[in-house]
Amino acid sequence: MAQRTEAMANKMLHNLWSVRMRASKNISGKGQGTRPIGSLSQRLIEGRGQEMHISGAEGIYGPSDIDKVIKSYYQRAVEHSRGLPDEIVITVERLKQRPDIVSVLPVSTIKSGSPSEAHKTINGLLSDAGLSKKAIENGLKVVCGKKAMRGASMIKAESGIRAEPDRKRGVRVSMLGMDKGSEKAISMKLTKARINTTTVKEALTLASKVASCGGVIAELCISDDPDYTTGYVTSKRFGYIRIPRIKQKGSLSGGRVFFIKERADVKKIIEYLEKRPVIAKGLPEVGGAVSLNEVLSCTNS
Ligand code: WAQ
Ligand code: MG
Repeated sequence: MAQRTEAMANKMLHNLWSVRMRASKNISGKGQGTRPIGSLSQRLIEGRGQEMHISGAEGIYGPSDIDKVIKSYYQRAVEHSRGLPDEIVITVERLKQRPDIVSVLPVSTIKSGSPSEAHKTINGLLSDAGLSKKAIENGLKVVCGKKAMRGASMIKAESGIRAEPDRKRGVRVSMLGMDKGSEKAISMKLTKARINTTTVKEALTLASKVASCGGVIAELCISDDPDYTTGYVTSKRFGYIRIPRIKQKGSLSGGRVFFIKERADVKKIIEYLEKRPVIAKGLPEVGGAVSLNEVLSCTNS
């Protein structure tokens, strides 16, 4: 019996695939109507000139879903509000490791009427999570910067030093998905809260994997899509907190920051986030709007 269960589990594992997509636009090449930026040697070092990140996506899927997912990722890339890409790379890789199971974070919202109000909320939440002023300031610089990265920045909790080895690309969380049963149940809860969208579910899955990583204290995210103005802050302490009006509509800025323990093993964190297959599972609470004080008094009691 145990052998049969083991055999079945192995069979399932051999049928799981990581599908990921990245789309970019060449903004320094010929025919783009803009002059190349930097010297020729500089551009050669960078390999392929200046690339603008357009869109990315990733998930874990069974074989019956793969053709649908590839099509939807392609569609997402060519219809993206950041512009038409010049290149779309879709990778389909079979999992060689059984995924770890982690809990889906509880969801709530702290209303805000403007980016400056949102920044106050971000400051309040991240200080409560134990981050220094410098770390928060540097995190905000990344997510408010003009040039969105493909991945996330990693910032040390006390010194505020950026720890990701490649500052242009950042760390790209991959090998992640949501358990199908949980997704159905969570979708129902999100529908009641009128936020049942792929964007929210994908962000919640990513944030749940990131929060499950031992060396990570908190995450800050602002979408780089010009028309998506709700961002979030997460930590194991208070879960996934959505913050509306986190940026001005039309802005191409955005990004993600993983705030890590000052003396964390950076390589180990990156290995987990990029390579370790993880499935988020469970039925978290999906609450309505709360105030910053309510969140802070809960975490401090
Ligand atoms: N790993 C690391 N960083 C990533 C990843 C990833 N897999 N995907 C995106 N990023 C970074 C990258 O710097 C992007 O520029 C930035 O995050 C924003 O990515 O509940 O849509 O895909 O309503 O534009 C939040 C949803 C949506 C809030 C966030 O991000 C809600 C979103 P986007
Ligand atoms: Mg985006």
